[in-house]
Amino acid sequence: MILDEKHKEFRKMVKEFADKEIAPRAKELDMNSEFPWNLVKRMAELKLLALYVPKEYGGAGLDVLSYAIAVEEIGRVCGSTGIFLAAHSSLGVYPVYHSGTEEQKQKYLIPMARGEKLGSFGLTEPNAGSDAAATQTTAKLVNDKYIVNGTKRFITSGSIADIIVFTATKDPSLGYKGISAFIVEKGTPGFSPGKDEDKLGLRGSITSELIFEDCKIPKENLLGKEGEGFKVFMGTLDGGRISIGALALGIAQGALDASVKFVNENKKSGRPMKKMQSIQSRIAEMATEVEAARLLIYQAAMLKDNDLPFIKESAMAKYYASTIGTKACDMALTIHGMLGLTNEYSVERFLRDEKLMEIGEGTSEIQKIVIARQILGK
Ligand code: COS
Repeated sequence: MILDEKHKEFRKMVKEFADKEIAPRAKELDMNSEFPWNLVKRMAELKLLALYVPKEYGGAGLDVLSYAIAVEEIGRVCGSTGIFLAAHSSLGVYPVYHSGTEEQKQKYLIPMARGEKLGSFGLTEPNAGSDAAATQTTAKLVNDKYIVNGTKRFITSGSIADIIVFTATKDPSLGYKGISAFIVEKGTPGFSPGKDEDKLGLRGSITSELIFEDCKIPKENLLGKEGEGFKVFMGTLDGGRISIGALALGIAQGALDASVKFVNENKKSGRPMKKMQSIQSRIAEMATEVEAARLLIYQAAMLKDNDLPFIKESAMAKYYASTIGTKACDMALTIHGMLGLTNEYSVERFLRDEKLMEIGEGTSEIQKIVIARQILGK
């Protein structure tokens, strides 16, 4: 993939950071289910936390393509650090940047973009996952305050975030038309984190329940117009899919790199592994699919950067990258044989981390619905 000098330089900078500072910690973060606080601090110093947000709002003033490259490079060595970056930037920062008032941007966007506060996004509920319009959390306006009740589930960075964008309905029977988006700050009375999940992969990231019990949200924390929350988060997810695709791509690249190293260094029955056709075939397949995923992701990013329609392309990018990513990680494990099952090598971690990419931020089935509707109409 041909990139201009600016993006090549940017990739070099992130790659160096990922290799020198993140890679050495990836295994322990996974094994100890440890959140990488010091790496978040470093990402803030390097201005990686809001790459496409203008400098006046605390961002790096770059573009979505740079953001995709950053998530890819970080995901290549550590899925957990990558998912934090993707969730903070796409799900915490983006909706406030896109739909916030000037006051909301000053109060919430700037500290999130600078990394002084961490962002998160509360959409999924125990009974509203893929069918996001089935939101049960309610927000009733009483004397200038919204009284919120309900539970969110599987929220990335939920229990550690300072600023959470979330959705609630004024009446569940209204379907998507009743849903609005809001901002809640950590520590608001009536708002508390529930349990953190113990997950298969991305174990260094946090996935939490969020509980609202008669939580009073000031009226000025409504994000976008009342009743337009569904559109706020659908637009948020459209962009988020580019970063999840980029993360899936990065993990797949990590699995490919590990496999290339392994076959270059090892023999089987006295023969160099790299001379074996069955191995060559797997490496060729992985490399081709990884490159195709990269093209789809960069295309979606460039369309968004140019204010062109990108809904279909971002869903394709996420669907394709996560599908071939899981396949690539599985092949990498096969190439490594029994050693691949041990945590001496990173491929078992890559496979566990990659599986989430097919499920989080819209399952592959949802991506196919989005793609088909863009082609066939609803
Ligand atoms: N951007 C802005 N608005 C959108 C939109 C988009 N990408 N997609 C749909 N809308 C609008 C529609 O135009 C419609 O509004 P109007 O009636 O005013 O035209 C409204 O939203 C409802 O759309 P639709 O009827 O298509 O909604 P559905 O309930 O059929 O849901 C899917 C569509 C399945 C695609 C949606 O529920 C979805 O994406 N679910 C997955 C959620 C998800 O990814 N969850 C994981 C989150 S992890 S953070």
